[in-house]
Amino acid sequence: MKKKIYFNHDGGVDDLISLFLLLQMDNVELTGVSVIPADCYLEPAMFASRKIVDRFGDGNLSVAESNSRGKNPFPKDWRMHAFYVDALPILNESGKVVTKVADKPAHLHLIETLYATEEKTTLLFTGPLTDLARALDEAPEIEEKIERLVWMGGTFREEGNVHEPEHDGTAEWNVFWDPEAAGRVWDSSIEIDLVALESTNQVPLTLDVRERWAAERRYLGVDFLGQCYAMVPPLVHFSTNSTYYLWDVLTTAFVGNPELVKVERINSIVHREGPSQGRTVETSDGRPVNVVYDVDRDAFFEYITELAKKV
Ligand code: AGV
Ligand code: CA
Repeated sequence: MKKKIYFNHDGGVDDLISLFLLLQMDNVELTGVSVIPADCYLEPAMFASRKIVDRFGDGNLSVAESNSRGKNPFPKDWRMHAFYVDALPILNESGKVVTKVADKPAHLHLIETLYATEEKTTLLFTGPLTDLARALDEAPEIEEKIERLVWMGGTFREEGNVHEPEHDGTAEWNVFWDPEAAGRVWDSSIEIDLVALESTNQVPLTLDVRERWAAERRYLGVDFLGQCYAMVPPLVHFSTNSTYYLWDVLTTAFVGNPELVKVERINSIVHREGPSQGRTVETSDGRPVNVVYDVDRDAFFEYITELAKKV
């Protein structure tokens, strides 16, 4: 039987590639998609998502818009990426957009979709948790309809990936954008799998990966990967603030194939305010989370490239 997945993302290159890959997975059925304007601008991210469903999906999905706002905005340069993906000729060949915009905002669309699905749903979130936190406030009983949350977020290392004034650098961005939303989800009893920086740091975009995708661009899906990852900076000599990792794609691959990674259960809390806001910390009196801390890098790239060849 196929796993039912509801996907909420924030329109980055790796969020949009994640949507593409989910549509190729035989063991996954996407029940809903929504887009939150965190690491993106909403309009191009919505168009890009709908065009990806048009081109690579099977047609009966709609895409919901979030009206959530965060506390700590993403840098504009990163948010621009959705415009570049949306403009790719591969996504504009047909000259029309068929996939509909859902008639409800994302957090209400999530609630509606959970109830419309008979089995329990796995939530895949590759941006901040604001829409889930709002859905839980609106309808706490949805917890019963949720199998688990798989989230790209957090880190238990000293170093996060936020380099902003008034912050100490210990947080990961998806937590930092809306620390209170993460706190709200920590307060729930939902089972949480965290794909944290521990594992995503092991899958930087590198030149050998780009070269492989270039060499196999005769496959439409592999060409799409190559075109998308041409927009963001690879790791060459050393990591900078803008160096791109396959954060969300690893998270999505974990949903399709959990064998790729190693997981450890720990107790944790989230800092909701102050200079460490968004920091996730291991502490014995915290709530349990399953942390993905290691990945078989080669098997991961093999898995996503093979999925892309199925188009
Ligand atoms: O912190 C990782 C999250 C992922 O969901 N995002 C990007 C991924 O979609 C924020 C982010 C951190 N560093 C970035 C980010 C960078 N250098 N460029 C773009 N986004
Ligand atoms: Ca993201």
